[in-house]
Amino acid sequence: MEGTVIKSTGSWYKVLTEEGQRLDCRLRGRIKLSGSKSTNPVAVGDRVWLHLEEGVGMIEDILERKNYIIRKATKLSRQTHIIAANIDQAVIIATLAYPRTSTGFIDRFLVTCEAYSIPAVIVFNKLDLVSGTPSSEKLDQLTKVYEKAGYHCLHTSATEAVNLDQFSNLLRGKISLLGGHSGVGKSALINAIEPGLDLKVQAVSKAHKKGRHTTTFAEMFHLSNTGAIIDTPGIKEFGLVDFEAWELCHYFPEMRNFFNQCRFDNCTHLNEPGCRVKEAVNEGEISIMRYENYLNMLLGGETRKKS
Ligand SMILES: Nc1nc2c(ncn2[C@@H]2O[C@H](COP(=O)(O)OP(=O)(O)O)[C@@H](O)[C@H]2O)c(=O)[nH]1
Ligand SMILES: [Mg+2]
Ligand SMILES: [Zn+2]
Repeated sequence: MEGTVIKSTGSWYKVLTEEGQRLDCRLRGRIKLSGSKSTNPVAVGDRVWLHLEEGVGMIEDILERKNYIIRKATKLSRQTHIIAANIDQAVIIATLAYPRTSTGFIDRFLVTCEAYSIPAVIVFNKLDLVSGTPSSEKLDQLTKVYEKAGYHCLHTSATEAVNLDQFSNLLRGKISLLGGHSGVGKSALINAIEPGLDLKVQAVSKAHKKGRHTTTFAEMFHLSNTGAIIDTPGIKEFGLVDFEAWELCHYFPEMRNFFNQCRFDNCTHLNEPGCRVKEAVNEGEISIMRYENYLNMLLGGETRKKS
């Protein structure tokens, strides 16, 4: 049988078969992924081959992944943990209300998506708490910056039912990875478009605690609009993989028009002479905010020489 892994708890996997059955499964023997430093061989979203053995599904094989997204198993570890596989798009839920999402967080998320060639969309939630406040202008500014960089942005309120049709349309027919800090309203948004799921919505203070102290597992939920979402409760950051400093600019779409015109091929756009990217920042063609977040990532130890 063929199926999709919809939940993984380490040693057990929940698999939705092509026939629509939900089976508890185990891994047959040891399935090794060649060259993998990953702590988990099978992740949510994986397509697998399985057969039944006394009522238990045995996963025989993993079909080739279209893509996947990982984080470091622990902060210092070289091992990685695959968060999800075969993702059509990543949707970052952010908010300028509480708990306010920093652009640094948004940009790290977007860079990770670019590095894995996963299209990303930004949803700014809790619009009801932002409208009519000074944050409203900030929201418009950010939206302009991200749309100019090529990212679709949506403004929603889960509690006041603002733009929920657009949110639902965004997810239609696709497998979407949902990201964002605890408390921004991921569960509330999904419940608002799919009340049958009844995901747990938590007081923001509680959601914060949960994010800090417990490890939960990614899980895939199917929507009646033929989409599916992968919720990632408790996963705070989608870690960057190792890449070389000169590569980072490839993951900022608005820099792609410029970095080929720098004087040096390996320009990191920090303070090299003849840097076309810096020129574009000075001319206002690239947002200063995005450039500063680029520098933070460049200098913050996020990139490491591969050699
Ligand atoms: N005012 C307002 N509160 C919201 C909105 N969306 C979610 N919340 C509240 O934010 C808190 C966290 O929501 P939850 O869905 O659990 O966040 P998650 O951790 O991202 O899944 C709950 O108290 C929700 O009621 C919104 O659009 N407006
Ligand atoms: Mg949640
Ligand atoms: Zn440059």
